[in-house]
Amino acid sequence: NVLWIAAAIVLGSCVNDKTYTQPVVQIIPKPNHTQINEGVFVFNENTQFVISSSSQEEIATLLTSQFKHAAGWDLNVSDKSHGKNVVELLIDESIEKEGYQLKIDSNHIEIFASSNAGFLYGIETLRQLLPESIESDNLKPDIDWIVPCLTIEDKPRFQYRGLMLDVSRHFFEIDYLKKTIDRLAMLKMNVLHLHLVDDQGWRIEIKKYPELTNVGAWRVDQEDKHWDGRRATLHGEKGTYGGYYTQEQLQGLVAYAETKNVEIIPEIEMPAHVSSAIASYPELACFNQKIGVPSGGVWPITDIYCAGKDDTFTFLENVLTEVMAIFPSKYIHVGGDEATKTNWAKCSHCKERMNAEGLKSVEELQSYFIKRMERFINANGKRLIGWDEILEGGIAPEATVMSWRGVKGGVEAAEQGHDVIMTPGTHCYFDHYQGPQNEEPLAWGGYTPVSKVYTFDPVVETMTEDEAKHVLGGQANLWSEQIKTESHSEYMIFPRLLALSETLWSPKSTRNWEDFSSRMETMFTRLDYLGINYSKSSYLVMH
Ligand code: TNX
Repeated sequence: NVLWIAAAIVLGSCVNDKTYTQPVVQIIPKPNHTQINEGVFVFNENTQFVISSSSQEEIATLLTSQFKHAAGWDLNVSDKSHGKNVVELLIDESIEKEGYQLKIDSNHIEIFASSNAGFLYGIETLRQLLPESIESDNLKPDIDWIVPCLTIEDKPRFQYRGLMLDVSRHFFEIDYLKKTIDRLAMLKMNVLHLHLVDDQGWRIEIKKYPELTNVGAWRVDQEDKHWDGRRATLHGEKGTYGGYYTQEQLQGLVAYAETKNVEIIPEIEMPAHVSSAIASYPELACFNQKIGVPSGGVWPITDIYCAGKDDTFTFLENVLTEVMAIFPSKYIHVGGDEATKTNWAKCSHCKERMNAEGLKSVEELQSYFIKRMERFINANGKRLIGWDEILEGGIAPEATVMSWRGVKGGVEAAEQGHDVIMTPGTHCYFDHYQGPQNEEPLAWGGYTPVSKVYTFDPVVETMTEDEAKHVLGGQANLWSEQIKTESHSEYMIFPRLLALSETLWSPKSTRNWEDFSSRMETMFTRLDYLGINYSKSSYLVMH
């Protein structure tokens, strides 16, 4: 017996003395500075997470819950350290917001940050240092849960790192939005822009105007008998396709996003892309047109809000009051794109408005519209974002421009001292094809493979230093005319979002396609575990 016990002790120490090969560091987005040292830290069932404030508990749990699934361990999270074999979250006020430092030696892991965002990103980096099977929902018994000894210092290049989902053209469930938030956080991205209103559907409950979701959230299909080839003729009745979010659901989503350092920016389109609102309340249009909610990508649509009637503005102010109560973001996006103004030129209310305000063109009338909404938004302590059309006829004084028709609008806005978010169609439109058209699902058009996304730079070379400071960052836009399912949505987002995240986070000097594409390949294994349907066409541009 004594012999047997002695043998067991020897065996045990052999396990502890096991030599491990150092894992390769493959993180996306690439950290600013990585210094790799000799040795590894070995996680085991006694590894402890040590937090310095209770608000860090949720962040630590992101990783301990993965260990629960993949290793079957219940790792302890506590505010008292047992010394060795710990992952410690430590406040360091000198580190900038969203930045972090990660120090790994064979006994400890330390994450330093000044905010929960920094701790979250430190944990996300640690997650990517672990074997890919840490993402597994099932037990992986034969894995060495090790990470290399190293020091990482990291912070974002841009403060705004976004993704826009168009939930109007097709509706996506709240759970999918939550999953998307997790994926944004994994890539250290921090904005989810929700395109909640478009011609094809109004997707947010507004208590004062119930018809917006009784009628405006539902549309007839193009095959339907209520479809005349241009317009849905069904008016004031519920169509067959649609959906919307209740205010309660959206509040829950906002709270969820906050734990992942993701800001949700709501977009309430105006004055165009609003057939869904006019179908619900025809008096919002110049001629009280009775229309139905259209389906598909019918274009152009001339039914837009009347800029002459004061009631239009009262309606929009009431809508925004409810929207602002749900979303704590300092931004409200008011759209402003692609307004066909033929009705404005014919409408007596609009003509009266133009005379009264001394406006010489319908472009100036749109500028009046947006400026008036900006005054309301600013008076409520928020800031306005609009697509680059808001430059036409004179930009609203405090507006932030989202540049989509290339970077031109963004450059112009920065010259005028306005903040800019770059989302040029050439690099950031994820509704474009990403591989050979005959092998890819039907897309809106365009060709934007992952390799092209990787060349995106929100700062344009011709900009002065001051102008460049106005570039807050960039964003991918996923318009969903052709995207009916979650799995198709994932397919369009991945792997392109991996490339975008690096262009927005990592210093430009570290950019290297060969290096990135090899890290991306490793990341595919992680995406497989996460059940993400990413496009394999990227292999074609990689090799
Ligand atoms: C233009 S980009 C639009 C969207 C369409 C998209 C299709 C922008 C501000 N407006 O309404 O969905 O093209 O790529």
